[in-house]
Formats: sequence, C-alpha cells, structure tokens
Amino acid sequence: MELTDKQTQFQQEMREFCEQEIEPNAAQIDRDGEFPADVINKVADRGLLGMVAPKEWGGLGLDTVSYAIAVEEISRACGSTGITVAAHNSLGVMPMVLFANDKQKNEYLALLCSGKDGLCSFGLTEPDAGSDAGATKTTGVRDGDDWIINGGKCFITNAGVCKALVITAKTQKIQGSRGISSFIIDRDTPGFVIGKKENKMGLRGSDTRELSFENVRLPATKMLGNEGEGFKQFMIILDGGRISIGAMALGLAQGAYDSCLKYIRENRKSLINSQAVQFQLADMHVKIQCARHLILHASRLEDANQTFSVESAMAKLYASEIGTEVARTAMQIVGPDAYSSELPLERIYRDVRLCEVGEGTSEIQRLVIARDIIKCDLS
Ligand code: COS
Repeated sequence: MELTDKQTQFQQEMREFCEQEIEPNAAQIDRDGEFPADVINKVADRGLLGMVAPKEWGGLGLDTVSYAIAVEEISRACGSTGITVAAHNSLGVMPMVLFANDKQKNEYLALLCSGKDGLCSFGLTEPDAGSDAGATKTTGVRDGDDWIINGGKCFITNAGVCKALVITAKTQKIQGSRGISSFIIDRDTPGFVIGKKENKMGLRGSDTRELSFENVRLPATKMLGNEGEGFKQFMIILDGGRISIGAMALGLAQGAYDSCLKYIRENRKSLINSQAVQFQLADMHVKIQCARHLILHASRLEDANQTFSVESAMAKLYASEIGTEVARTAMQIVGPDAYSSELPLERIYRDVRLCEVGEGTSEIQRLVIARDIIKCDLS
C-alpha cells in the first residue's frame, strides 16, 4: 500500500531537514559521545518531540505511519539522535498519552512535547529484570497518601537529560507480573539519583544511565493509571516502541546502503559491474524493502486501532537483524575505507547492533511471535 500524499510530503520534508540539520553533525556526535543538545533543540523546534501526542495536548498528533517515517529518516541521518527521539516519544510521552489522567496530562504533556525543560524517560529495565520484565525488584510501599519507592533501574535512555520519567515498581506482593504499578517521577525528587552514564559501543551520543531510588516519596497523584496495571501498560507501550526501534534499524540500514552505493559509484566504478556486488546490492535492497513493509503494516494496524503486538515484534525482529546484516555487507563491499570513520559505515555498524538488544531482544520478539503461532494452532 502506498503512502498518502500527506505522508509522502512529510517524508520529503523529514529527509530534507535531516540531511541539512542532523546528518552533518552525526560523526561529531559519535566522536564526542555527548548528548547532542543543539540538534535536539532543532528537533524540538519542529515539534518532533511531540509526534505521538494529540494536538490538544501540545503534540503534532501524527499517525503511526508518519511517526515511523520520521524515526527512519532521523536514524538514517544519525543513530544517536534517532534513539533519543524514539525513546522520548514512544516510551516517555506515549505512557502519558495513553494512561495519564487529565491533571497529569496538563502538568506534563505540553512541557515534554516542547522539550523545554528536558526529555522523558522510561524506567523499566533492572539488573535482574530485563527480558523478564515482570521480575521488577523496585518496590513501592504505601505510606498514608504517599508511596515510598526503593530500588534501581539500568540502561535508561535519556535519563541524564530528562524532566521526568515513567517507572515501574512492585506495589503488591503478588507473584509474577501482577502487582506492578507505574509512577511519574520528576528529575529533582529527593532520593532519586540519576547515576553514571554508560560507555556504549554505539549510539554514543544518546544519554543512557542507571537510576537509584532511596526512600523516594511520591504523592499518590504520581501513580499512572491504577495500582497493579503497570506491567500491562508497559507491554502496550513496548508494542509501539518496537515499531520505532524497527524504524530506527531501517533508517540505519538505509543509511548504510546509501553510503555504500554512493561510495562505489564515486570511487570504485568497476565494482558496479561486478555481478557479485550487484547480487549483494539486490539482496540488501530487497531486505530493506521487506523491513519497511513490515514496519508500515504494523503501523497501519495501530492507526486502525487493531491489535499489532505480533506484527510490531515481527517488524522489530526483522528490521533489526537485516539492519546489522546490511551494515555488515555494505562494509564488506566498500572494504578498508568502511573501517575508517571518514565514512559513516563503521558508526552505523556499531549503532545498529542496539536494535537487536534494546526494547526487547530478538529472542523476546521470537517468543512473542512463537506464542501467537502456538495459540493459533491450538484454537
Ligand atoms: N499488551 C497487553 N497486555 C499484555 C501484552 C501486550 N502486548 N503482553 C502481555 N500482556 C498481559 C497478558 O495478557 C497477561 O495478562 P493477565 O495477567 O491478565 O493474564 C500479563 O500481561 C502477563 O503476560 P505474560 O504472562 O505473557 O507475561 P510474561 O511474564 O510471560 O512476559 C514477555 C512476556 C516475555 C513477552 C515480556 O516480559 C516482555 O516483553 N519482555 C521483554 C521486555 C523488554 O522488552 N524489555 C526491554 C525494555 S527496554 S525499554
């Protein structure tokens, strides 16, 4: 299915913006390993920190297809900027859109969509609760009208540059994933410590940190939704997040492919006539298009309010794995120059590996898909 005229125009505008304002900074962002505040300010000026929020709450109110297009284009230009924007929108803003009450929306949404006082983070992962997200050890204990939070999180994107986070804590002594609740926590809440920055293989400009909570007192008004709904809320959020990580992997793959093609056209014309290289280019092209179709399919299901958990898992799984493959093949074709930071290929190769690990590993996506297959076979 084709994009609508409006989506096509948005794609062209995003391509132009990313090539002018983001791509020229990508190598430096990677080299410095610093959060790209200037680039994020430009992203904010275009409203792209509020892509998933409705207009009445200060967002752009984009459909999921357009949002996926934006994440693809940003990531094609710069992976660090891509993950920053994707995590903020899908994991930070989206829980507020879906689960916050009007008072919480009034307090946070427009501010977070503007990016003026910082971004938003999603605190789910813990040292012993990564793939097994239900094993959360962070606790929330009721004390009068407040909740006292203790514990810690790790690998939290945007943590050092956030205004607020949405976190999970176990509030009921029930086995497994039930009994988990989610809370909004402000950056400057006493007892909340934003810890050391991770020194990562790729996506070096994105700000990833550990968090600790020491007797953090949160008023009951900071609970998101009802007590015990946290796990399901986060599963719903991850369904959408997987589309955006798929789109990010797709953008990185497209960036690697484009860079490879440009390089051989300009520097190794003889390779264009090599059938071995032609076959590699054809395979890369087909895989990129397949990934795009899976991402658009999952996005369209979400836009049509249909279930899309399995489709988003398939999109993320496939796009992430072909992302790594395409980046690797592009490097093989280009040869030694691809190993130098003069070209974006080695950076893309490092950046794209995150997509097979973050927001649910490839193995978790296979689990989600397999469970659906088994369920269908039994029914
Ligand atoms: N949407 C809505 N509800 C969902 C859901 C979804 N996508 N997935 C699960 N649920 C619900 C189930 O329906 C079930 O509800 P009931 O308790 O009412 O029956 C509940 O959540 C528990 O589901 P399940 O038993 O399937 O949970 P598991 O503990 O077996 O975990 C996986 C399922 C492994 C899929 C889950 O833990 C997961 O996605 N892990 C990866 C987490 C991840 O991506 N971490 C990285 C985050 S970095 S940002």
